[in-house]
Amino acid sequence: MDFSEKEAAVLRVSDEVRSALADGGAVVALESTILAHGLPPGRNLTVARELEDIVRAAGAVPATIAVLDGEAVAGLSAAELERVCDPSSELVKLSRRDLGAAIGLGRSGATTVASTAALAQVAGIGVFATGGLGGVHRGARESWDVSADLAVLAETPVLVVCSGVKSVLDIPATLELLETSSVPVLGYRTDRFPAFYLRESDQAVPWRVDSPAEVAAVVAAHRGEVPGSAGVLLANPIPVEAEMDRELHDRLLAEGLALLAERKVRGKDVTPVLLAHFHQASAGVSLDANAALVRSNADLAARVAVELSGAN
Ligand code: PSU
Ligand code: MN
Repeated sequence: MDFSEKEAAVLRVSDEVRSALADGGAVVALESTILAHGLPPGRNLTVARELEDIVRAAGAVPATIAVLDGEAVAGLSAAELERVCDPSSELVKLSRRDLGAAIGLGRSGATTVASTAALAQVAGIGVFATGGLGGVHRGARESWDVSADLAVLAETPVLVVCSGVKSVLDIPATLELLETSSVPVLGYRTDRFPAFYLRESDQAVPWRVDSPAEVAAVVAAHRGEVPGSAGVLLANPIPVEAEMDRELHDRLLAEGLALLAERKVRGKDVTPVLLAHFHQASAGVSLDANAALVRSNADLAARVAVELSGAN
């Protein structure tokens, strides 16, 4: 089986995405866990469509990725996007390790950063926009809860544009692990690593970039001239006007962590439960923040993809 046969067997790439890639055009991968598990029904579909529109407006083709009835798909149709956002579809959360099971058993699921990046690479898509990267959880010394997003980024040469990691995670430990994995971390117009709802954590970023052209230059050099096959992380702070009030944020975080302990939530349910608490307890403020940052990341990713494609 050669590469193209293998690709065809594992992954269906939509005609639009396939032809953009064949022409050397700009394509941006988008994940589906944020839709199925990160945002509430209704709002998720609005955001899903906004993200695709934003990518198109910047001159790139969106490729939202999910697994449907045992088939991995890059470039969901409008109907497939609705299905992913419909809670009655009951999509499970698929990390990279779950892909074989979901495909082999004919199941459907939403893809995380780890599985979306892996599938994007198979499709030949080099740029991917999301909200927050998974990372090292607080208390990981006991729980060993470290997102597979980090391990996948260590060996998948895709650019991931995100707003850092949520402050519910152990941010310094996450950055240490990214360093260990040789994943370059770039701050977009910032010297501080962003903390999702907040523009800054107390951690520095190793490299600052100030334009899509600078990002593209780093990515091109990293892929072309640097040994290894790690991805690149571009950390783009939430837009100023959407940043959450720090006091409200700190209160929700403390409550959320207490809730997790009380309900003994573990593993892959941690992120969705915490996000739901933020969204409910802030009466939608965190939801607006979440939507705003992911829109901003989609726009930036598309601009970088256009630079990389040389189509500007
Ligand atoms: N961060 C968010 N919203 C999300 C996620 C992360 O603010 O929906 C999702 C992403 O899909 C990410 C995944 O890849 O959670 C990480 O989950 P885990 O920690 O179980 O690996
Ligand atoms: Mn985990």
